[in-house]
Amino acid sequence: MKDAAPQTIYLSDYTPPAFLVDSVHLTFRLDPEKTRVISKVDFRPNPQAKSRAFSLHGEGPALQWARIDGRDVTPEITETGLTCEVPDAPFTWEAEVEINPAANTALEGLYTSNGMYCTQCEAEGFRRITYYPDRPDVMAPFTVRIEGSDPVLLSNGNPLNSGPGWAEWHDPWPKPAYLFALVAGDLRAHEGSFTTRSGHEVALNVWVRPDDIGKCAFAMESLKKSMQWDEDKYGREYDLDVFNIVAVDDFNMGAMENKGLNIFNSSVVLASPETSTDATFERIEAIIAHEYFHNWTGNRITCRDWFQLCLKEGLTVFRDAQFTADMRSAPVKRIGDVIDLRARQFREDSGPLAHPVRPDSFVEINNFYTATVYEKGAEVIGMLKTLVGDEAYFRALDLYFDRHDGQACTIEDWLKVFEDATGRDLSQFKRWYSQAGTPRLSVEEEFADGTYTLTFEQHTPPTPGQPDKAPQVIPIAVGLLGPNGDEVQPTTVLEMTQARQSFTFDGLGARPVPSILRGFSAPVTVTRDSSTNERAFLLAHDTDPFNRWEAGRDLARETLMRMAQHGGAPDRGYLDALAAVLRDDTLDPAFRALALRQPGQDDIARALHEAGHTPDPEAIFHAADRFGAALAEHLKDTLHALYTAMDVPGPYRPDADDAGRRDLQNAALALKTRLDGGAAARTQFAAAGNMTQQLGALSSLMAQGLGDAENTAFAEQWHDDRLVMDRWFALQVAHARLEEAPKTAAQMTARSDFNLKNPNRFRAVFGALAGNAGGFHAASGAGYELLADWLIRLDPINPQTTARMCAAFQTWPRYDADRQARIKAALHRIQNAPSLSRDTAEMVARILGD
Ligand code: 0A1
Ligand code: ZN
Repeated sequence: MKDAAPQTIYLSDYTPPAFLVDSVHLTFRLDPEKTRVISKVDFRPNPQAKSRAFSLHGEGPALQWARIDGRDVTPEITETGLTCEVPDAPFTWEAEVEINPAANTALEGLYTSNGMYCTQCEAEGFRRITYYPDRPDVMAPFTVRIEGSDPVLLSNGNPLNSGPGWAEWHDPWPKPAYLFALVAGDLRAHEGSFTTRSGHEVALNVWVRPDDIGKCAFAMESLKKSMQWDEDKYGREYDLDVFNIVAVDDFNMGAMENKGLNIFNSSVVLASPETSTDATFERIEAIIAHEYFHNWTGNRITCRDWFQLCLKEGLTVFRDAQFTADMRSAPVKRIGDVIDLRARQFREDSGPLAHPVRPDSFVEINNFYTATVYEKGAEVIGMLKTLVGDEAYFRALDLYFDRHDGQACTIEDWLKVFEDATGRDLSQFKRWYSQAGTPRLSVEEEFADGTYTLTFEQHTPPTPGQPDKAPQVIPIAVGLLGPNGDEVQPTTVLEMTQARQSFTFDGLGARPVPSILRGFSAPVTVTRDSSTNERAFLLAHDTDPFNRWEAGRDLARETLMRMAQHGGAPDRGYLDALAAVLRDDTLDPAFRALALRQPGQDDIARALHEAGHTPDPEAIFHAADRFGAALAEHLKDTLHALYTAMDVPGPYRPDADDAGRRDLQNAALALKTRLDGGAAARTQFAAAGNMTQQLGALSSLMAQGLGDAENTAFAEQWHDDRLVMDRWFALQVAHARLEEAPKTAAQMTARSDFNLKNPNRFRAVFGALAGNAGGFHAASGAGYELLADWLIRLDPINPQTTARMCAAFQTWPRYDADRQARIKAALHRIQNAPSLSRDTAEMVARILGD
């Protein structure tokens, strides 16, 4: 199947489906190696279609027989599906196929994981289950009968009936095939319930393997909070009698929003204080919310085609970010999201994989579940909301739900709703969906006679296939501070639409200090000449918490860039301002922890590259190390007081306040460990009552090359817990220095508990290697070679995860000729592997710029 010549699909080629589906009946006779799927589908010609040719997608199912209106037919089977003569009128299609879930290591379609059956159909996995129009604009109600020996048999919608060895489900809401799901296994439910505001009682279940039943309470609480929030904030109620969540160990992504039956990677459901960090608790809450919110933004209103992926993903990421901001601290959430955006999306946007939020072509859609579609897609929605204001945003959303419920939509539909609700013309704004690349904003200022002028210039560098860019609409939130730190101009949003544009502020008594791009009001990079003093002033006084943090971040980034190129040390102005922030008890500990954290080494490499230099990963590594040492030395007294002050009394609670204190305590510990030979970290490790403290201590030790005994003790304590061991695997590689990193990763793969077929374990080792900038880019090229070796081994087993991990190589154009040659050699080696998957072939070709 995979040998078929890879075909590029274009957005501009979209045509409506020839046939629509009125109803689907599926019967599954489960067997690990020989599952039978019997389908009965009522088709009718689509009046909007140009063609009457009937074809169904299918990749792999062995067709046993097929009938149309009860009469046997012999369809023509191709590599990607089948075609058949059909009546020019409504008809019923019936077919039986055989599939082999146990052999399905790609984890797309129906597969087995630790003895349970489970499905993943987004984006195009349903065609591996049976022949069907596997495209999101074909929506239908599904009735499913499952026959199997497992005690729990689940599918979408409401339970209809069940008996020993069988169960029937009916989902009344028309849905595309990508939202189909089936689960069967020996599972236990953590039960709950939720009454919607119109009084409908919904049964809630988190289904897990029996051993994990004690780790579901937090996911259940998160689900209830999400349901409540979507009613309160967006007026969206749940629409079935049951909502099921299932945890599965082998899963390519985080989780999946199948209608009424969400399937989760067990790493983002299972939680206990002993085994999960605060960050994991927060992530679980966010992902449960994300999948739940898809019920309206994704399921009730879905995508017309896969080019519109950001329609559901950008909006749902934006909604889950609003939820987390409401549940926890809004500024801390925003800062965390921007750190992530820069690390993943800016990185993507500045290299060979850059693509628009709505791509206009693809070979394999699975390669487009990217930071650009998700995270930049959410930023675009945030900008829209900033431009139209809160009230108009929610009015537009109400119109969107009213107008498009039950439909498969496009970005045009989405923008039209905002145009109709506000009277705005969004044609220029739409460029955010079609133009790739991160706009760069440069700033000039002028002050004369009480008038302050800010002049901005925007420029977006060329990206693959897009040499020239037109100006975009950029909402720039600005505030002005007077010399004593008072705000003389509260936040106002400047709407930039031209390539170069000026804005003036009158009636000022003195030259103000500007606070630009408050709250990170647009996904752009700002360049502006400003002194250390001015940034230290903003770090001390800015009333916008995001920009207060940003001022410190800018200083740290520039210091690290300078130190990586020319050596030296952080200057005093920065260190004193940082110390003042850390000592300021009026500030949220979580905020202070963020202020203390250094920019990532990969971010420094990107910044150097964008400034026209060739980054040296080893020099950046050493600069980061010296930077940490200088911070520790300068903050010595502060650290000790801070560490003690952040003790959290009472039983463990994963809420934002307690988590923030532990985070700051761990950040202080990491620096303290540079000074005390590991004494405090060893004490914390020995006394740790939860995973946040245990892992924080171990990680502080390992970062300094200490803690062998603790490391061994940790692995012994947790050897039976696969999720904790994933953390352990990752930690070994993350903390290995330079050339040691590929060696350590290779040792990890030699362990008997390394399992190539489990994406979590593979990612633990190789995600950590790719994330260890100094180690991955170690001069010998061993990092590149090792990753290429293992991607070549993984590709025949799991193309999707292989292709995603290839992205580690996307930064090659930044580096020196020797590294470039080594990375390209690794990529060519992957490219030449026998029967490379379509997924990986596309990724490698795009990275190489072929
Ligand atoms: N729609 C899911 C993510 C997801 C996407 C693709 C998958 O397989 C190719 C699996 C999950 C979400 O946004 O959560
Ligand atoms: Zn999603």
